[in-house]
Amino acid sequence: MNAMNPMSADVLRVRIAQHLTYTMGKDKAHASTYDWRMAVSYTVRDLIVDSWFEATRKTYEQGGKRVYYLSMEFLIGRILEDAVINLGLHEQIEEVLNADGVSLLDVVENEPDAALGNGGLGRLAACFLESMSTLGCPGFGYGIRYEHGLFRQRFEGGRQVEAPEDWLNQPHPWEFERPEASYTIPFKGYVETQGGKAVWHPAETVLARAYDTPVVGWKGKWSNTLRLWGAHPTELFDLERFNSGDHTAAAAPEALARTLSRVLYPEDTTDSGKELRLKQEFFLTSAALQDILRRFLSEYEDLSLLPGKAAIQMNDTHPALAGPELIRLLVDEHGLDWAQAKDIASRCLNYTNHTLLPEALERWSTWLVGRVLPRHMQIIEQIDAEHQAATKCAPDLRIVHHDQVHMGTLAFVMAAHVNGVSALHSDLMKKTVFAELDKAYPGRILNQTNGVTPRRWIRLSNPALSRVITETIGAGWEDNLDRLQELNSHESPELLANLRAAKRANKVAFSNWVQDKMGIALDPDAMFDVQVKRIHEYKRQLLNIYETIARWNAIRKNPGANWTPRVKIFGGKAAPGYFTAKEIIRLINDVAKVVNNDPLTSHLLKIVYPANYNVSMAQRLIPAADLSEQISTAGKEASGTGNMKFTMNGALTIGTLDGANVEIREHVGPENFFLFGMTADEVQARYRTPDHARKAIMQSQELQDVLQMLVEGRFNPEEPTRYHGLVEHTWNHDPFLVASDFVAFLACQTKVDAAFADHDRWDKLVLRNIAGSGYFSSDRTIQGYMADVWDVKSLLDR
Ligand code: 26Q
Repeated sequence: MNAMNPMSADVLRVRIAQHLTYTMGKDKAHASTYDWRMAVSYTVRDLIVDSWFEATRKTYEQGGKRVYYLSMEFLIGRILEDAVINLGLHEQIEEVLNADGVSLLDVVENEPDAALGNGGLGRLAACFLESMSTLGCPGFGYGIRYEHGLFRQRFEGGRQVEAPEDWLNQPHPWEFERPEASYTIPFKGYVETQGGKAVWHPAETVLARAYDTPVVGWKGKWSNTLRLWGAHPTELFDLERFNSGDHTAAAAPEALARTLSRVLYPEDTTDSGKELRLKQEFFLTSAALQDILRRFLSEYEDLSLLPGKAAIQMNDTHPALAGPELIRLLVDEHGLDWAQAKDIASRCLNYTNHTLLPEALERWSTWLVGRVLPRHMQIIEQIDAEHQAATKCAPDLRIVHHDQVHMGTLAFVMAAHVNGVSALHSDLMKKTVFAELDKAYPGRILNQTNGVTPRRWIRLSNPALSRVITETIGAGWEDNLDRLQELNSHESPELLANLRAAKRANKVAFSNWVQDKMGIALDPDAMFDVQVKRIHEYKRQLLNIYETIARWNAIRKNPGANWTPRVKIFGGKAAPGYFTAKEIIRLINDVAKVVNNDPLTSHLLKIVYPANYNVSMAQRLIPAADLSEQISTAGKEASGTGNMKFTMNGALTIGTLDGANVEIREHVGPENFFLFGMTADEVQARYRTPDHARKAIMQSQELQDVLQMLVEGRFNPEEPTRYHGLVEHTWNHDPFLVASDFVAFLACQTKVDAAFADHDRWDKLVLRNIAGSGYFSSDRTIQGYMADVWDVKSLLDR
């Protein structure tokens, strides 16, 4: 199936009915929403398979280079609607289902999210795969088929409670199990030297089995593969034990193996050094590299040609064992000499960095690495010795330092290209954490500013806006997002009214959902002010809730003033072990309970925090947002990608000069962006000011009042001391400068109020933002990687 061969509703009707009958074993009279969802999914999958085969055939024929994207996370979300939209089948399938009294929306929402990621990094990988397919860039995503994705969040008494996620409890119709694509992954044991050659005798082995999901691009012209590895035992039973009658203990190898792909680790900087996590990272890396080498050797013999055929991208340091593992496979298994193997590996590999926070840089103890991967520890030592000899670097710039393996340094040293994810971030990489490495390996660091796929993040999630865009500038913007600029030249009262109407419809839909799920009534004419992202101190949800409390105080002091009504919407999960983040969640919920029940203010200020923010919730919420909160301490957010989704969907940003905010502001025009706060340089200077927090608090009566209310337990009379720790933290530590940016934030929010109250002005701001957002398509990002990092050509004639 492709754009040249459209599917009629009649054909689809027959195929869906066949899957309902013969795959699901149901007749229409007894089919549930689940049965319909499976029947539609299999029907759509069948259509993708044709383009998938064609893409594979073309890739082999051309013999060009392929991209291998190694990532511990792929935050895909729901698959069916995305596939339907990309194949252009939405209307036909809706027609078919409606004829049987079934709603496509219900069917689509029956699908669980594939939540195989924590947040930005995992969602970026998912957008990249879709863009690579849209662009005809031949590639594979390699990841882990976690049985349990990111935990589900609910609130009890305002506190986050985690429950396991179980998307694989039901059959997953999008994957193809490939028992023939299986690799043995070794662990532990010892290394022996035989005639100058290292021989690793692993003590444990696990089988990695491939599960393939096709990823279809826009208009179904191309499909790439997401290959996820599931762990299986190499032997089902310990036969000796089984035969001696100990049947329970005999099953131990099976249990051990399966734990490897059991659960996604929540991003957690406080909880490192977990052996199972290291094993997961090696499991992914080794399986992927064995697969890459097998595919290469099925077509070629001379391994020195590998760098011309394979570009391997490491998504952060999580797959950084790819360097040592590729060297090991080439030397130990394929008989190459060390120098050649290392040269090949370092010409294939590239590394994307996603954080500069020192506490978030991955490090593993040499003791753990040596025990779990004894051969790799030797190889790492050798790479490090050569790195030291070549650069004469200081001890703290070595890969192994203070008995720890620094994965960032390892990835950097072994990569042909290293990139940051926004202009500011890449710049700061060169100036701070990687300054010395940048000097030692000049030119290695480059920038590839993130992007997001407009198919999912506009076309699918915001049909109302999509219609306005198409009616205004014509079809074809979805894979040529720079065309959104044309909206500016169509500025008219009618266009502005249409944009406003689309936004209002989305706000009404979201309000209905909130009413249904939470029993809270929202006013769709109020400003929807949204901060959704993982809960992290550097992202400063605390600044936002402090401002909310200050706003409540101000309204109560003067309820008759001309206030702009607001709904403050929060969403996001905290890592289970991140104490302060969990305190912030509880505070937001406590404040919400009090503020929402204040009859004096409840028509002017509401706070909602729907639990379990995920990709599907983002798809409902972002199109309904008026204001996007991107308020991290400058220099801390590598890029952000939510910020881009909001801009495309006609929300204005209140933000700091951090990550990609800087570029968003440039593209939409500085006058169309609500900027506040210190710059990254000012932040550094501020840290050097003694007592910075105390001094800042003394400058703001509003902030003093907020902190005083928390000290008095105003939002939690049942336990008034609950937030004393948080308040003390703000007064005496304030590591992310909430206090120092507070006054500027408040002043900027006042400007936002005034702008929102002026409908004509706001509508124009919205238009400028949408029109300026084209740069943030992940198609542009992938084209950048193809040209500057991978040296790969598109195989589509566009
Ligand atoms: C590490 C070790 C053990 C367990 C988990 C982890 C772990 C997992 C996920 C560490 C970090 C992450 C995720 C990081 C992340 O999402 N970073 C974000 O990446 C986005 C895409 O580039 C950027 O836009 C964000 O700025 C950045 O915070």
